[in-house]
Amino acid sequence: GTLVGQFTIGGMTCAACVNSVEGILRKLNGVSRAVVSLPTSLGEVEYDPLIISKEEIVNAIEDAGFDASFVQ
Ligand code: 9UX
Repeated sequence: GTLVGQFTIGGMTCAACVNSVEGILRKLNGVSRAVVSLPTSLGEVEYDPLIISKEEIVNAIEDAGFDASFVQ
C-alpha cells in the first residue's frame, strides 16, 4: 500500500521552484503523487514505503538545492 508524507520545503521563492520540486518528486521511483505549495512551503507526497523511504525523498529534494524535512 501507499503512505502519504508531508514535508516542509525551504528555499522555494517562485512558482518555477514549485514546478521543479514537483517534477523531482514525481520522477522518483515509488512516488505516485506529489503536490507542493509555495505559500505554505509544504509538500505532500504519496509513496510506496517498500520502494522509497521518507529519508530518500528528503534527500532528493535537498540534492536539488532546497531544504527539506519530514513532517509526518
Ligand atoms: Mo524561480 Mo526557484 O526564478 O529554484 S525557479 S527561484
